[in-house]
Amino acid sequence: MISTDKTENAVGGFDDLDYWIVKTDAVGNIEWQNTIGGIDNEIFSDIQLTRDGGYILGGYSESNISGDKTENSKGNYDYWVVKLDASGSVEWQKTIGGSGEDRLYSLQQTGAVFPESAIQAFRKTHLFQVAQGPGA
Ligand SMILES: [Ca+2]
Ligand SMILES: [Ca+2]
Repeated sequence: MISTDKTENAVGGFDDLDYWIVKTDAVGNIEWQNTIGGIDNEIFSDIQLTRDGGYILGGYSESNISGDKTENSKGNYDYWVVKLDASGSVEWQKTIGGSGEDRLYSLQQTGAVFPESAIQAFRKTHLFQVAQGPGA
């Protein structure tokens, strides 16, 4: 519920759990926050920075379409993955699960971890070291 630092109500009412994402600056001042969820419980597990400057959130949800949730439950809890942009707005989301209880505990962006400029710099360094190898 709205109180002290929290600026949005729980999506499903007083006893309802949601993801609550709070972005602070380097000294802990709140820059933005977003309460994200459906009418039933969302259990937040993990957040990662993404290469576009945004965030990927992982957890699990039992909500059908309601609040921020745009896909129905597949049965019991499902993985609920939510992509935020750099200012905390939802860009896309995905509900993944079977009929049983599916709990997501961690997630990770795949593909190249570093920007192309860093990869190019690494390649140059690597080639340089090869050139300085035995017999050079
Ligand atoms: Ca909820
Ligand atoms: Ca499920």
